[in-house]
Amino acid sequence: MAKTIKQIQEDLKLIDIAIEILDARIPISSQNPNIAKILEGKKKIVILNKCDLSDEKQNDKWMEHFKRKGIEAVLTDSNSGRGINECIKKIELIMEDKLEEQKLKGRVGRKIRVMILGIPNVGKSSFINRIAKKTSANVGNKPGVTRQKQWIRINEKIELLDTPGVLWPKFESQQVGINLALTGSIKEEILDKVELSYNLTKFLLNKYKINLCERYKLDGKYIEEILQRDLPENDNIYEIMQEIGKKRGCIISGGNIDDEKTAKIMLDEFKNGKLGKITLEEV
Ligand SMILES: Nc1nc2c(ncn2[C@@H]2O[C@H](COP(=O)(O)OP(=O)(O)O)[C@@H](O)[C@H]2O)c(=O)[nH]1
Ligand SMILES: [Mg+2]
Repeated sequence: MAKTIKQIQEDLKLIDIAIEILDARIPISSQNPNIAKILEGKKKIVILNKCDLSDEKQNDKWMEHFKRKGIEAVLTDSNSGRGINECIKKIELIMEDKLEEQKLKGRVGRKIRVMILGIPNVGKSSFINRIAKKTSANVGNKPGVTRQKQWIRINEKIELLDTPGVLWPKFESQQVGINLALTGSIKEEILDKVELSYNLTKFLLNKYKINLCERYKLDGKYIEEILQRDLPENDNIYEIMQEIGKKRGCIISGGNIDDEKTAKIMLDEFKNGKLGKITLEEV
């Protein structure tokens, strides 16, 4: 960790703007806890990536939130390329004054240098491929730096460090761990699959009941009945998971439900967006 952070800090000295990529489904949990300290004095843009998988209403709310805090933010989908041009424009806009200043000092032709940062799996590589359009050639090695850096040309004004800074995720609470496992930033094996899918089911029943019922063809009335039972909440939620298992034919000998298999289906389907556009963390 210390070595990585040192490398990132070295790299940061070379750049004008840092791009912090977050997962739009978990804008809090996907933040590195030390990012503010790491980026002290640097200009920054926040990218809410995978916005194709997150709830559109929540996307708007998160954008408002960042705006209120005076933080530049952009929603992107690095698979389709949505938001990428907006991001380029934002970089240019943020740097406009500084470039003008340098021009007055006679330093023309200096490019804006940017670097991508983020925890694993938020889409750093995908974003770089998108913004660099893959075809762009490396700008080449620059003299004067100890470790040779590769810069990717974005356009006539911007170049990007080809290696993103991989930050460690937060482990601040169990909920953060669950969110990171559900979205794939930490291996779900770290947590028990059934427990993880239990948490997902509970969350979906609370915020996205329609998505859950539609995906697994659950009778909404029946689900309500289960939830109203005078039993501990755990039992009710577990019963609904069993219902889902039944619908998906996750049966083991003796007619019992295969909890592991049910959990795996739910977790995979959530990750692949089959349960619809869902945001796990609200503003
Ligand atoms: N749906 C969706 N998937 C994405 C997006 N960006 C990246 N991914 C997927 O997320 C996974 C991790 O992406 P990657 O770029 O390797 O993340 P990195 O670890 O931060 O470099 C891959 O399966 C990507 O295809 C996005 O905007 N939308
Ligand atoms: Mg990568």
